[in-house]
Amino acid sequence: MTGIKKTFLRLLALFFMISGTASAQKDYKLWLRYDKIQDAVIASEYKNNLKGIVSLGSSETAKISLAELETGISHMLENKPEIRSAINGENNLIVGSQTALNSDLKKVLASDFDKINNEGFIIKSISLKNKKQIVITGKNDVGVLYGVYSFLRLIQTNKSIKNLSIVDSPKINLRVLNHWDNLDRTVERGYAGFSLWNWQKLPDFIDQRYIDYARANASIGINGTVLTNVNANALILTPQYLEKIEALANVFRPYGIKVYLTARFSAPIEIGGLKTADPKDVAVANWWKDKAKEIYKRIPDFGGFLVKANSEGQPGPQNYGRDHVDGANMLADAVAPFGGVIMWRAFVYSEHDANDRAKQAYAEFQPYDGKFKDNVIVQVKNGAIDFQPREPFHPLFGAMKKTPIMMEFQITQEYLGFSTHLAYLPKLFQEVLASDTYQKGKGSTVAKVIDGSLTHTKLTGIAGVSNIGNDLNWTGHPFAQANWYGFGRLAWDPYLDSELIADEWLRCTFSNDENFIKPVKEMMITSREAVVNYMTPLGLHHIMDTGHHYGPGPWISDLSRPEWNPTYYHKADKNGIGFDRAKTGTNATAQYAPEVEKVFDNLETCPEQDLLWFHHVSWDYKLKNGQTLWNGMALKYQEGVNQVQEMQKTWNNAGKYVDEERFKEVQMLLEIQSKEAKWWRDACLLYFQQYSGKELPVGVEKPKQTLEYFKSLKFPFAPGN
Ligand code: GCV
Repeated sequence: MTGIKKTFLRLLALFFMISGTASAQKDYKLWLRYDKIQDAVIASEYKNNLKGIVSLGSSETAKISLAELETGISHMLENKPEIRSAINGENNLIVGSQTALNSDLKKVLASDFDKINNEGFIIKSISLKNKKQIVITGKNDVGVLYGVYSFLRLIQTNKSIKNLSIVDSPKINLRVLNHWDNLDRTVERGYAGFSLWNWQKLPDFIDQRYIDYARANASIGINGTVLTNVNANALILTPQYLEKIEALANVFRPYGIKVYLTARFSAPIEIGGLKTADPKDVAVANWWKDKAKEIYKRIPDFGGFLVKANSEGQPGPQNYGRDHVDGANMLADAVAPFGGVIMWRAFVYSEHDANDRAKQAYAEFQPYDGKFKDNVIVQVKNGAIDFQPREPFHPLFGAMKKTPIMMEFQITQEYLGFSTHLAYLPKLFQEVLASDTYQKGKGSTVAKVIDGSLTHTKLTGIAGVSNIGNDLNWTGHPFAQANWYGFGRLAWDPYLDSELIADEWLRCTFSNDENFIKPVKEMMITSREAVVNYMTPLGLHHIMDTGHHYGPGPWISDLSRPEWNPTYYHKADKNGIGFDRAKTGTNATAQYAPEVEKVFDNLETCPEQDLLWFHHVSWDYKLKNGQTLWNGMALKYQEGVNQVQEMQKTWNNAGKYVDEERFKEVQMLLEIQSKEAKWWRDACLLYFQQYSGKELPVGVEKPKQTLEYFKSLKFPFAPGN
């Protein structure tokens, strides 16, 4: 090769590297891209209404608000608004907390302030001395920051800012991400690279990522982060790590984000040198009190502890003949003087309990109702098994009448195809939140339980198991960012419509072009049902391959714990398929309020989407559409595959609205999803066919491989395990 040719190729490679990096940063920016407003009419409305910004605050948080407005507005309008030191002239954006407002503004907004809580905000078009202004305010600077992001979102989504009157507050107090991040930086059930927390370089090296992470969370109202895995390591509570936590807390604080840690129940033994971790032992209780004091000295706004105890091998109070109340209350006493909370998980089931696994958490926790200290909140997964593509809501949501309980959703896609599958989860979250527990009669939705409006509990919370890692695009799949975003938005307001959230996210992340929004939004909305269809239709559940949960494994039956085996859940035999949880079976339905129990218990009224969750039915059972169960099930598997193919078509048509890099990324991922959907369909149908003994109905493609082939597939290095 000649020297000139070599130089040319090098330059070409460099060009691609640079342009590749530049566009890869598009993924990195999440929903905070602040792209130029394309519509000239809309842009001119914004410019006319935003002549200057008057920032009234001086705290770190107020500075972030101002910087965000400057960046956002100048990028979107390609016009830097003037930063004014006083309210001169009109069309100013006045930004500041209640205390910073002048008396005129306070008067104009007085009745609005009555309507918001401490984290709420007001965005209002007002006339001050006959001059038009827009005010963004709140009771404190973090509320103002939330208002700023909300205001910028209006512009990002091309909404009018002419006559604004937005008064909004979060409906849930604790809106937290749960990172299942280990100290070696692996992430349990993480599919987006390694942990963001670089323990080795902390506390001295503050990665820009920490700031960007805080900013992204603040923009959707998330106000807490549990940094470490619930399968906990006691070392995190040693001074060596606490100084690292302190550094992170300092970064997150101005963004309104509190830091929480997971507490390993046996820490007093492992790092404290005690002989026991018995919660009734005075030395143990004192050890935790001292530990709390030590943490709060470093981090005065430390949020508290999240605890997984006596679950899947984690130590807990039962190791000492005590119960969950003893354990939680002992820790609650330790953090109470500092305003901390204990989030105590109810994810418990035991191999020594022959009872239906779906019944065990309720059986254990319901009798504790009303027995926890005020600063304990019980964290319950959305369903009674484990983050399946679809589960009926957890019966504990209808049964804890005197105890604050918080929702635990899983944003990371442990059972939903990892970060390779596009599954828009706010649809799932909304389905659960809108479920009616009938705790206090009709309309007692799960949302009302967790926001405290039904039970009148003061402490309220919602947690999402994070899907974030150090991948350049944060979440592995560009569309998985929507699950992080949507979780935050629903944590703020659990009554929001997931479709509206998808709309917002698409506009902020990709484009405002209606020709793009309409079909791609439809694609997102369908995506969750598609996953249900090609993995676990009609109420099937937990039939994923073992351990890593990647791909189908309905045949697995040799694991040491019965309830880890897929065969435990589907119970397929010659007579039919499904888990009888009705009165005729394990009677799990009795854990729901009578109105709900009746619906689930009866084959006629049980929603077909939950059929095999609650009933064992014959292969010839007639579904509502007239198909036999076998045919209907096979057609559902096929429908899931078809839906993914439709998603591919939709995306292929979206190319002109999206930068090439993200377009290609999603295209490749959808191709994998399409292959894996077929894998799911074929493997499951071949396996269940052994029991049904029936042919595949017309319309279902014939598998190209044998069942033996599917069974032989092994994935020793599947991520997240
Ligand atoms: C963090 C499931 C997951 C585990 C997880 C556990 C939990 O069993 O497979 O990885 O452990 O739930 O939520 O505690």
